Amino acid sequence: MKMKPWMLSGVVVALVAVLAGCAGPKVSVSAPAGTGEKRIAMEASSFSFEPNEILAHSGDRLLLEVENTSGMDHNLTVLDPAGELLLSRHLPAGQKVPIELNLDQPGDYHFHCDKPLHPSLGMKGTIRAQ
Ligand SMILES: [Cu+2]
Repeated sequence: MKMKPWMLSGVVVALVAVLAGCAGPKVSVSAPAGTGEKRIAMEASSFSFEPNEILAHSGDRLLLEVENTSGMDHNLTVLDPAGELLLSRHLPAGQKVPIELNLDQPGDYHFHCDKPLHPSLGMKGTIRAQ
């Protein structure tokens, strides 16, 4: 029996599902104390964000300087603590994108890349505002 393209894509999905079990290690940074804009350098690659845990404070204004060091387009989508969409920005391959983010409420702001399967491959993280 010859392999049809749709069969191959089924194999790829199965492989990805296996790989999804191996999420990368946690890389954590803390936003500096005090007021004013807080710059945090972040790297987006295939398939992780580094850091993937940011410890911050309620009321912080963050400037995430996200550099996509991969040869593939990615995205940064951030949800507020209620799970509502806060922002979504395109991260073109090889470029650095400054992203302003106001942490108006305390809680966990989960973020991920919105490309299919990228979050399960490791492109996700959390900004914790205390
Ligand atoms: Cu991605």
